[in-house]
Amino acid sequence: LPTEQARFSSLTLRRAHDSLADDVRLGLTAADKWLPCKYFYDPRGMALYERICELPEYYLTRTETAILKHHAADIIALAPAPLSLVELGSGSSAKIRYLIEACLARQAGLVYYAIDISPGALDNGVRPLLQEYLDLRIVELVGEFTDGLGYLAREPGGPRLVAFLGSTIGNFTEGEITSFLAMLRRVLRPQDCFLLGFDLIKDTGVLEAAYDDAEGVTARFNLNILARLNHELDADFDLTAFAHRATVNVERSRVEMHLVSRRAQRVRIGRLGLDVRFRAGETIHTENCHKFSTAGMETLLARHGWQVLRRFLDPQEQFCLVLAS
Ligand code: AVJ
Repeated sequence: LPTEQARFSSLTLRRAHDSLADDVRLGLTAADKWLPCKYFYDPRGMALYERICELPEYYLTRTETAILKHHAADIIALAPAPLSLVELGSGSSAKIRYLIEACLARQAGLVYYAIDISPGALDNGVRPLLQEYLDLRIVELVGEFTDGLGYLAREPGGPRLVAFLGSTIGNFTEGEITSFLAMLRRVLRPQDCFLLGFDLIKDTGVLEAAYDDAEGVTARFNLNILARLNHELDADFDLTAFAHRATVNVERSRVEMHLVSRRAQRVRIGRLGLDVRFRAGETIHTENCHKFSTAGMETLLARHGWQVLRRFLDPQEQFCLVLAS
């Protein structure tokens, strides 16, 4: 049998060019201060996010995993065979394993492509998959989603199912969703399909709890972005001088995360040669997590040439997976 190493390969299409300094200067000198949420995910932030996924209040990961566990065979049955799997973002092997199992139940071997801007799929969870499924090959494509999908579009090969899970699409603006779906429509071929996981609009109290948990893990996750600026940009943020705030914006169907300055203060960002002043109560907007209706998302998909084959929800209708072609 091929060893695990022989069944794993990694191809670098693009390296994460470090735009942290420019993005921070742009965001913290704006009239309404903000930081891009992608900077949450340094090693400490990734560990905190994994703890968030285990929290009783944070229903998203648990619910999506349950839908996949329950419906993986139904999803794969709607896709052509033999199939390859493509995941946008390396995600957690806990979710993709159900799709892998469903594929391997009806075909002899399987290639799973994990597209992510930061390398390390093997260290971040796919190794157990290789150990468990001896007919599985994993190809890590390091780059932006467009790089990875563009590369695959030029490679020969059978039909592919592209999975974009975890409600990551909820972090996109409407404009970003539009260009993302249009890009996907351009680079996928007629026989390919797309599996999208997104969070549904729900009761405000449930959302508030999910993004402001009793244990304070989400608060630490949010504040960690300031610790990152301290380490990487030689800043002197006092983490006790900022508070975590998660508010539900009903009109815009989203949860907004902010860091609130507890007092008037000035922060030095050494590497930028920049002093940033905060008024008491002024906030840094760190994340938007959009929630959708099934109809709303399906309209967006249809507008970009995607035909919905089927939707899959949990019994409480908290989260949705849509399979489109
Ligand atoms: C990783 C974008 C799905 O929006 O729920 C969790 C990130 N932020 N708690 C989400 C997050 C605060 C998460 N996503």
